[in-house]
Amino acid sequence: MAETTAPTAAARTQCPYCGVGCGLEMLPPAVAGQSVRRDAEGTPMWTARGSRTHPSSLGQVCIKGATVGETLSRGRLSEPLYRPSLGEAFEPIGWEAALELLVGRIRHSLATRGPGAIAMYGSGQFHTEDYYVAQKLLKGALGTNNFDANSRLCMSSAVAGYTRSLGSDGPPCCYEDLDHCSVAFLIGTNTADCHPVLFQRLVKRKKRHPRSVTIVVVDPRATDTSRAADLHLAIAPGTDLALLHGIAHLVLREVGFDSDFIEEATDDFAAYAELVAAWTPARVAALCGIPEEQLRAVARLWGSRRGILSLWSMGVNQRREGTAVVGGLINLHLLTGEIGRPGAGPFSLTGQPNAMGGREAGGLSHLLPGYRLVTNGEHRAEVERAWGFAPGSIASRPGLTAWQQVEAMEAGALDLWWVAATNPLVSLPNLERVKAAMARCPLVVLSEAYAGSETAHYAHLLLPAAQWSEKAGAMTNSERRITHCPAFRPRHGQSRPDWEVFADVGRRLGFEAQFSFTSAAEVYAEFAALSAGRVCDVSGLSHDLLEREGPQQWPFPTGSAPDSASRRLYTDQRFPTPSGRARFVADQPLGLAEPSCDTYPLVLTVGRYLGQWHTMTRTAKVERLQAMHPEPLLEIHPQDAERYGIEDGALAAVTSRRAGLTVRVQVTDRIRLGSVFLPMHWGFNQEPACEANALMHEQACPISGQPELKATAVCVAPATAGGHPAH
Ligand SMILES: Nc1nc2c(c(=O)[nH]1)N[C@H]1C(S)=C(S)[C@@H](COP(=O)(O)OP(=O)(O)OC[C@H]3O[C@@H](n4cnc5c(=O)[nH]c(N)nc54)[C@H](O)[C@@H]3O)O[C@H]1N2
Ligand SMILES: Nc1nc2c(c(=O)[nH]1)N[C@H]1C(S)=C(S)[C@@H](COP(=O)(O)OP(=O)(O)OC[C@H]3O[C@@H](n4cnc5c(=O)[nH]c(N)nc54)[C@H](O)[C@@H]3O)O[C@H]1N2
Ligand code: SF4
Ligand SMILES: [Mo]
Repeated sequence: MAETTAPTAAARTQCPYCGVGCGLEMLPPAVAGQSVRRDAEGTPMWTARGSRTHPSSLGQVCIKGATVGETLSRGRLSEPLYRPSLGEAFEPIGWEAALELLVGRIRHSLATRGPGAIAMYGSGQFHTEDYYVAQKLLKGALGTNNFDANSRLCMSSAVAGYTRSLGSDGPPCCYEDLDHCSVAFLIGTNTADCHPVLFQRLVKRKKRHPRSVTIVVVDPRATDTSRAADLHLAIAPGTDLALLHGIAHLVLREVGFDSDFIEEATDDFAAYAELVAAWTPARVAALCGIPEEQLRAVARLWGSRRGILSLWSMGVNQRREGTAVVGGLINLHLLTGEIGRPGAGPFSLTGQPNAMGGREAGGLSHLLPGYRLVTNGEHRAEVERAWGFAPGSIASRPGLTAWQQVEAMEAGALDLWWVAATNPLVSLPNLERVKAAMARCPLVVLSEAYAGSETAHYAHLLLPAAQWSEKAGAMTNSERRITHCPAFRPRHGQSRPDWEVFADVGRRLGFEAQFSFTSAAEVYAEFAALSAGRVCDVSGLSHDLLEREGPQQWPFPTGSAPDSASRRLYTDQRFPTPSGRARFVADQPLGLAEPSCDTYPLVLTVGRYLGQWHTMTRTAKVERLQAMHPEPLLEIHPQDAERYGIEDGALAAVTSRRAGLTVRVQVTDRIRLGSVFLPMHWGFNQEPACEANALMHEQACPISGQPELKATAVCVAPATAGGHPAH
């Protein structure tokens, strides 16, 4: 996408950070009459501002979106680099040799061990086109379903929960529901810091009409989100499912439920009613560590109000019973008929900018494009036909999930691990085990936009990725709205879009026809056609239409008029299950996989700061953001601090069964007694290093495969002069 003349027009696009998916207008470095803005390295810099015409954000933007222009050219990976072994230095290799090497190793692996020895680990920060071509390459051309994404750590419990209860993935709500709801039930989400523009929309409404909406927050910590709440339930970590059953118990017995809806639109109510009968208010309040009156107050809201919107994210999904908790929440919506109507429904807030597009394109190891399943013979046949591969090409068993890919490397079962647009050596749990596993893998390929990420230290082949702003593509935000993101800056160095590299590898493997794409628009057209007739039908969309008419929500079947999509799913109370009815699910609460004990008496939870994005490859480059959060802090309750001899501002040693680290302490009563908090952002390459995930365990939800990244047992002690105590 080489530019010959200096651009003068603003580019309209979607913010590449969180799943709110705000519209941005990117202004070129030299706008008429102004001097050119440059970053610290002297490169001309684009400026971001909120796009008023974007229906999802109406001109609003948060500090990360507003400063994204400052991140785009600094510290980039410029050319392919290779080293035969981890002990050696990287040398430039050039694209031709890099891809020949990669294709040679794939062929060798296919011939000697079969497709199962190859795996790719991708990202919700891919564009839909990157996702789609990756599925075609791995699941179609290579014949392995070993494609998984960091969404496994993020959204997979929501995917599994929606599918189990409603018959399909797909959040049924839209952002306008924030303007209509009478109760906003925020559970396991720090919306103020992580989905700021949505949160501001809710808070503004509340300020203007304080009585029109009641905000409930369920979170063991006090956050900027809970500060805005009418009611904050600071439950003990991991007790959410008991809480939800406790609410259902009261709604059923004392407050009132929607028996018509249950009768007409749901199945399996009896088993659920029997289960929640045992979750009495006294039992639930004691387990959750909250006053019984708080539980009763929330149940009264659920039972008496119309327009209940629940919003959730990682406090719910990142749990070894994540799918069950999602199910428990959807149960409450079914019990009260609060779904498919304005202001009502179970609304999963997606984390990454295109986690939704990834699901639509089949970007998990059990999925195929169009919310299809690899285990479904008809689905496989449809996709094989569309892709032009012989019947039977797509394997019928789900591939390896993210953590299973690590275990496969550990067991010597992977020849080649291709990581793209994610930084697993910060974001996966049990990092020492991940490092040891990667060190066993003969070829680790990393497609990355920036130089020097933690994962690069354990990779052999680095492929420079053209990133958002340098490649065209589509992204879907949390409310099912798709925005076309144009290439408006020249590509950095020799970098190439991920989809282009995947397609190139496909052609070099001999699949000329299947990977003949010459533009992202062509890739999108093929994907869109394959979605026809599915819940997430976008067959009427194209890059052209999105550019011309602006962002559109799905479903958008062929022939749809722009802006005509139904804003909500399931408005007719019919669900995509075989019976057309939604299902109650009845799961016994299990609690945390690794509860506290005498040796490790505290529960560590790990989450986010407003001004940092994940592993900081981008946000650490923005001075304003760094100034907001100069270093990671361990939040600890004053009584715990006293008990363990820890002082505010001093260094503490935090130790789990797996590892230990040293970090500065913030004594605060925002955190619950018995819990501590660390941010996820600082990896071993950041200053100061704080490898929170070295402490975390990998036990996961058996249905979704999502690890319990929100809780592990730790002990804390004052850090000794020499650093960390032995562990
Ligand atoms: N600023 C910023 N915004 C982001 C991101 C970022 O890196 N930085 N990342 C994006 C991504 S990919 C994601 S997935 C989202 C994540 O968005 P969130 O899920 O809102 O963020 P987290 O901080 O991970 O966790 C949310 C809350 O879960 C709480 N929690 C912990 N344990 C429990 C529990 O047992 N029960 C309940 N009910 N709550 C619990 C934590 O105290 C925390 O306040 O943010 C997106 N937005
Ligand atoms: N304990 C704990 N662990 C967690 C979480 C938690 O709450 N607690 N949250 C989990 C969640 S929800 C998530 S989403 C993950 C996030 O974790 P990661 O996915 O590891 O985080 P990022 O820093 O966003 O990684 C994206 C990488 O892609 C690079 N990149 C950017 N654009 C492109 C591109 O176009 N192409 C390519 N090839 N590369 C690009 C960036 O430089 C960056 O290195 O962390 C998970 N880990
Ligand atoms: S709220 Fe999310 S999408 Fe909107 S500007 Fe901020 S980071 Fe970007
Ligand atoms: Mo995420």
